[in-house]
Amino acid sequence: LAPAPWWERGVLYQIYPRSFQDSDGDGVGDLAGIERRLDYFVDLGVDAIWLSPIFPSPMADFGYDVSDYVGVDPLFGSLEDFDRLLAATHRRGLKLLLDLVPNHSSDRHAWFIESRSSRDNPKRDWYIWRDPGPDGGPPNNWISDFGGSSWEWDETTGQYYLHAFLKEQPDLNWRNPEVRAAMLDVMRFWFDRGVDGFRIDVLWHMVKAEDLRDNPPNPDYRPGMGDMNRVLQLHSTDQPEVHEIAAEMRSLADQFGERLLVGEIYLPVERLVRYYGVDAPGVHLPFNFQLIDLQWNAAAIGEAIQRYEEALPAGGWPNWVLGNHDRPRIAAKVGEAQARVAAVLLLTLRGTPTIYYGDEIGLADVSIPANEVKDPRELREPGIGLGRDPVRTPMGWDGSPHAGFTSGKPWLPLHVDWPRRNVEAEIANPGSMLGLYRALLALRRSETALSEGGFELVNSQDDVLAYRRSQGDTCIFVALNLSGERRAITLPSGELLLSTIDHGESDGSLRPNEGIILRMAD
Ligand code: TEU
Repeated sequence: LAPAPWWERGVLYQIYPRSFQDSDGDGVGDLAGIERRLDYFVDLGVDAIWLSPIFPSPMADFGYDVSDYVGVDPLFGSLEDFDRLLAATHRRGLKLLLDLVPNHSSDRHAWFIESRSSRDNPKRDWYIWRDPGPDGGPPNNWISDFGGSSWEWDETTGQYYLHAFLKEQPDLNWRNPEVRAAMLDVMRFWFDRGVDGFRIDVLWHMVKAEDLRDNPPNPDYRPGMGDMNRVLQLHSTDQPEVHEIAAEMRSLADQFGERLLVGEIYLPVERLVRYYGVDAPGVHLPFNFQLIDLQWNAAAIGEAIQRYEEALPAGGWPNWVLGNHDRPRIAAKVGEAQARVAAVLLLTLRGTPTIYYGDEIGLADVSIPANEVKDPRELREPGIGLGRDPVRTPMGWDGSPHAGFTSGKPWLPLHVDWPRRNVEAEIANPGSMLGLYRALLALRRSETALSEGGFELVNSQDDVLAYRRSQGDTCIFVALNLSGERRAITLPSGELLLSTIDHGESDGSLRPNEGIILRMAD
C-alpha cells in the first residue's frame, strides 16, 4: 500500500498575513515576519501553512482583490522575500500553500483596465458585461455578497459588469478559454517556484448560468440577515461547468507531484462532495465548513459527521475546520472552556484539520471601535454582525509592547487580554489552550490511528459525542462533553492519553466541558 499523501496525514494552519507578525514597524504583518516565526509551526506540530492572499492589491478587500497574480504586494515584501520564506519553510519540512483568487480580480488589474476601455477591446469578454435590463436597471436581480446589486454601471462603455463581491472585484468570465489559460499560467508560475498548493477562493462561484437568469427570492429572508440573503444564489453559483475548471486545475497540479488543492465552497454536503470530482478528479479537499455552520450540539454534529462520511466519494478524503478569516472564532461561538473540547474534536476526527491562526491561543472575537472598522463588508452593512475585523486581529506573541506583533501601531487593535494570552505565556503553562493544541498535535503524530485510522460513532446523545478511531490493533476512544454540566458515560477501560481539564480521579463521568482521549485496552 502506498503511503498516504502528506496532506492526508498532515495538519494545515491558516495565516492571515496582515495580522501574524510585522517585521518593519508599519503595523501590518509581512513575509519576513512569518519567516521569523517558522519554528513556531515546528514546535506546534502542524505540517503546512496557508497564506491568505499576498499578491499586489489595492486592498479594497484586503488582498482578495488582486491586481497582479504573479507578484507580492510591497506591504508584505517582495518576490525575493517570498522565495526566501518558501525555502526556509521547506528546510523545516513544512509545506506552503497560497490563496488563489481566480473568480474575480481587482478593478485595477491590467486585464480589467483593458476590458473596460472599450466594447471591442480584446479583453472585453474576459469579464462579464451586459446591457441594462428592460427597465434600464441592472441586467438581473443578483446581489453582491457585500450587499447591493451584483452589477455596476460603467459610464464609458454604457454597460454593466458583474461583481459577486465588491464593485472593486469584477468577476472574470471563466467561460472564456483565454481566461482559463491565463489563470492556469498563474498556477504554473507558483508551482514552478515550489509552492505546495493552493486554497482556491470561492470555487463554487466561478461559473454562472449562461443566460444569467434571475435568482429566486429566499423564502427564509428576514431583515437583519444581510442583503445578500434576499435571493438564493441558485443561478449565480455551483453550475455544472465549474467541475471542468476544478478538473483542469487538478490535472495541472498533478503534473507537479504531490501538490494540494483546497477549494473554498459553502454548499450543503451533497453538493460539496461533488467537488472531489465529477467526471475527472477535482480538488483534493473541498473545504468542509460544517463545524463552522452547525449549532454546537452533540446530536447535530454527530449526524453531520455520519452524513458527511456517507456522502464522501470513493477515495475522497475528509477535512474539518473550526474557523477562518470570514467567520466568528470558535472561542467566541462556544466559549473558552468549550473551545478546548472543539480543539479535541477538530484534531481527532477523521480527515485533514485546518487551524485558524490565533485559535490555538484561545483568541476570541475582538470588538472594534466604530471609528477603527476596516472591513468593507461591515462598512457597507453596518451593525448586523457581518464585520470580519473582529476575527482578523493581531496574533499575541509575548508580553512586550503590542504583544510582540509590531513595533508600530497595529492595523487593528489587539485583544485586551494579550498580556496573558500570548504564545510565550501559554508555552510556560501546559494547562493553556496552546498547551492543549501542542499536546493534541503531538498525540496525533504518535498515534497514527488518529490521523489514518477508521472512524466509528459511538454516541451523540445527551450532549456527549463519543467515537472510536482504529487502525490495526490500536483503538483510540474519544469522548466529548459538549455541555457545561457533568454527564454520565460508560468509558471503556484503557489508558487516559489526554483530557481538556486537569484530570482528577475518574468516576466514570465526564466533567463540565471535558473532552478525553484514551487508548482502549485490547
Ligand atoms: O469568501 C467567500 C465568501 O463567500 C464568504 O464570505 C462566505 O460568503 C461567507 O463566509 C459564508 O457565509 C472569500 C474570502 O474568504 C473572503 O475573505 C473574501 O472577501 C471573498 O471570498 C471575496 O474574495
